Amino acid sequence: MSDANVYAVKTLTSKEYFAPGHRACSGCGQAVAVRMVQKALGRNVIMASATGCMEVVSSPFPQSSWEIPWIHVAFENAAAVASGIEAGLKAQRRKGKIDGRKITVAAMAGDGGTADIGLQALSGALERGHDFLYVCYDNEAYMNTGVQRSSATPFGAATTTSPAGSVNSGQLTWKKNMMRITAAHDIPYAATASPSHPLDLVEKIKKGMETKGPAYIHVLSPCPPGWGISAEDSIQLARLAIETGIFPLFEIEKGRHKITVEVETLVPVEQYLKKQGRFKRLSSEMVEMIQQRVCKQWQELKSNSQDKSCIKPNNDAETVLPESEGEMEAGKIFRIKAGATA
Ligand SMILES: Cc1ncc(C[n+]2csc(CCOP(=O)(O)OP(=O)(O)O)c2C)c(N)n1
Ligand code: SF4
Repeated sequence: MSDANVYAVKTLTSKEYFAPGHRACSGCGQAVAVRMVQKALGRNVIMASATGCMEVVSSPFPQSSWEIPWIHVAFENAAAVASGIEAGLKAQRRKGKIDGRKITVAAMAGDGGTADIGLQALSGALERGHDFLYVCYDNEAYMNTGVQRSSATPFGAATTTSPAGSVNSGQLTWKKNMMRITAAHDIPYAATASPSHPLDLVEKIKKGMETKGPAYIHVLSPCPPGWGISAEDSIQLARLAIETGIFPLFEIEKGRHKITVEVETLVPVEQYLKKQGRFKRLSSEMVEMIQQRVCKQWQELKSNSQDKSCIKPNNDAETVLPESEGEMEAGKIFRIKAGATA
């Protein structure tokens, strides 16, 4: 999978829909992710984009990096505006004012615009079942306004509003789990993604576009100034987030969990944390607390990702038997291939 990911970008169109010349910091993981997402979305999309870094760096009047219909909206209402666009397109189609061609409606916002102030708009749009794709670019703080904490800032990270000092070592709450929150709306598709795994990211965007109804994609977006890392390390940090299990890559499709980038043995979280200035005041006890939580959540994810079909298997179906007793004892799942009556 990782080798394929190295070449994935070559399988994408050479056309840029997020044009160069924007003002993002060098090494901005969010800008890399946005560029890939836009290539996957293509031209036939209308995007509502909340205030945040990507809006600030891409739209200084009279210039724009956006080669698509793109609307800047307030911090709090990207999902509400996307809902309106989707409903409007539906009405125009019904009245015969536009043809039946598929136009993807999308919304994008940072973790602040998603997990904090835009959460009610997002929840409403998911609950109403709008046919749209929402992308959250999670750089784990309010970056464009000067690195203030958000509810998606990880435990122990120093920001200007969760400073590390003699009393505390940074943020004292755990990162809000947006995947659980969005999945609890029973939407057809939700997934995590990362610019370090472009093939996986592009596949998920395409799946989200094809989904009828709401799709939510949560993209890890390393931020060199906010995380206290060098520009050239940002994609490597995104990769380490996946390899440590801090940010697993998975999807929830019609309620079924699937880990899309398997990690056989997790790398210790310390290796990820110690490379970042925002975690430099962490005590060894806090690192241990983070490690334990990551292990617990990884095990939960593994267990959720197992095939737990509640339907009685078809007797005519072919059973794939374990090859050894060891496999049986290891609790490996043996699938029943669907029979001819399916
Ligand atoms: C209602 C409201 N409150 C506060 C602000 C100021 N503001 C603009 S962008 C922003 C932070 C955005 O953070 P995030 O969504 O995480 O995006 P990032 O800049 O990190 O990409 C804030 C606080 C605002 N524009 N509107
Ligand atoms: S502050 Fe961070 S997220 Fe914003 S443009 Fe710079 S690197 Fe990207």
